[in-house]
Order: sequence, then structure tokens, then C-alpha cells
Amino acid sequence: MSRKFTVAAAQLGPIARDEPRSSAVARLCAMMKDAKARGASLVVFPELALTTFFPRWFIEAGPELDRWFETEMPNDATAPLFDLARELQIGFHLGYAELTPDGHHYNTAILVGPDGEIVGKYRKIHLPGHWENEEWRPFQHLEKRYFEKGDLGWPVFDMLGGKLGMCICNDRRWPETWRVLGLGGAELVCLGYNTPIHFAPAPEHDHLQYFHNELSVMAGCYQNGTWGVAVAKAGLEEGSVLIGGSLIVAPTGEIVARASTSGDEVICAEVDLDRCAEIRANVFNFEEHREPQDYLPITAPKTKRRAAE
Ligand code: CDV
Repeated sequence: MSRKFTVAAAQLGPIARDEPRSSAVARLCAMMKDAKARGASLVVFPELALTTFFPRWFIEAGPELDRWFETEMPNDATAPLFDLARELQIGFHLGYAELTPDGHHYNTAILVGPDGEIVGKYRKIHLPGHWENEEWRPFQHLEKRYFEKGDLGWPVFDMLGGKLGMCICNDRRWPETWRVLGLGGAELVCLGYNTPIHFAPAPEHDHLQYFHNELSVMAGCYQNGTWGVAVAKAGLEEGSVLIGGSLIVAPTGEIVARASTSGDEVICAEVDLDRCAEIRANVFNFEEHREPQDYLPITAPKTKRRAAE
């Protein structure tokens, strides 16, 4: 049975601070229709795709912060997206801020099947940034303050005849993310990102942001023989420039599609999940060639953790 299908990466341009979720969802729906018209079976949306990237501001805990989070999914604002997916028979991946009924805050992504039902959930593990307001920065990156570390590991889910996994933004820079997904058998990894061009602690690397994005995704895909769909929230958003460069990468590590704008843009590629074997049966045949007994330092617990963690 063929395991070929078209996948779409739906890059979002900026979302303004006062842009309501209904407007963001309308933009996502427009791109979902475009993806479907181009034959896609799956459309991948970015990290925190329903709002502006609010961790760039210091916000006191409580209702002011919690209004950026979704307490259920789907909800009134996102229902049109789920309904459209069901109508068009197209799956999707969506990143959003999740507030659980028992008060936990996560940076979350879900996979939704073509029947509009949630197939799987992932909560971001590698949270970048800092805990306190650091006024010397031109903008904050307070993910460590606002989100708890994800508690679901990196699961893979049966969807579209294959094994699909997820990670979120900063996770893509860590080889451990990809290897755990690879060990789980992931054949296609969906990920969204909000990556400012300017990284205040090391501004000398700002010109490398696009390069490091591609390098990370290409290496992760190649070293684990998986397809990757990496999707940006891009453009000048509330004074912070976010990189675009959304891309679709083959298990060989080759880029097969790349966004060219900093706005709402859909790119598509045909993926053949059987091509994962080109890598997994050869150079990265895990059963044959991995030597985990020599990897123990990788899983040794961290010795230093902050009290807040
Ligand atoms: N949203 C992110 O996780 N952004 C981080 C930046 C700030 C380091 C990233 O890895 O792109």
C-alpha cells in the first residue's frame, strides 16, 4: 500500500497583540483551504498559533496571563478549524498555550485527524529563555516562567498510514528530541516555531538564525531517517522580528520545500513515508549500529536545577 501523501506547512505572519483568536483562526482556515486545494492530507501550523508570542512581555501570574491560554480544545474560537478539517477531510497540527483544569500551564501541540478528532498531544520539553523580568533585553523571552516542562515525553501517533511525532521550536535544536522520536519510529515530525532574529544573550549569532534553523531540522531528519515539517510564525510582530523559512525536509536531510516570505504562506511537498527506510535500513539502522551502552552521560540526571523547575 502506498504511503505517499501531500503535506502542507502553513506559515503564519505576525499576529498583533489585540488580534482576536477568531481572526487568527480565520487565517488558519484560509490556509487550510489552500492546502486542501493543493492536495494536502495534512497541514502543519506553528507554535502558539492562536495569539501573538506573549512570552515577549512580563505579565503577572493570574487572569492577565491566563487569558493567553486555552482551557479546552476545541473551544468556541477554534471550533471552525476543527469543523473545516472534518468537512475537507484534512488532518492538521496546531500549537497553542494550554491551561489544564488543575491549573498547569504548557506550551502544547496537537495532531488532529481528518475526522476532526484529536489524535495526539505533545507538551514542549525544552523551554528556552528565563524566569525573571530582564529589563536590559529589548524584549523578554519568559517561556521558563510561564510554562511548565512538558510531561508527555515524545510520543508517536498512528496517522495517515504512518507514525507521526511532534516537537516544538527550541526542541528542534536538541539531538535528543529527534533521537527519542526516531527510537519511537517517527516517520514524520511536525514542529512549529517562534524564533526572533535577535537573541539578546548572543547577538553575534543573529545572522545565523535561518542557518541554525535549517541545520537543526536537516540533521534531525537525516540522523533519524524521518520527514520533518517545520513551520514558523514569521515577520515583524509587536516590535520583534521572527524568522520565516518554514521548510519540509526529507529523511535524507534534503530540503524539499521552503517558504520565501515573512507572511501567511502555504508550501507543499509530496512525502513518501517508505523513504524513511533509505536511511533507517542503512547508515542509521539503530538495531545494527547504535551503541547505547556508551551513551550513558546523555541520560544522567542534571545536577543543577532551579528551585522554580
Ligand atoms: N519559541 C522558542 O522556543 N524560541 C527559541 C529561541 C528563543 C531560542 C528557539 O529555539 O527558536
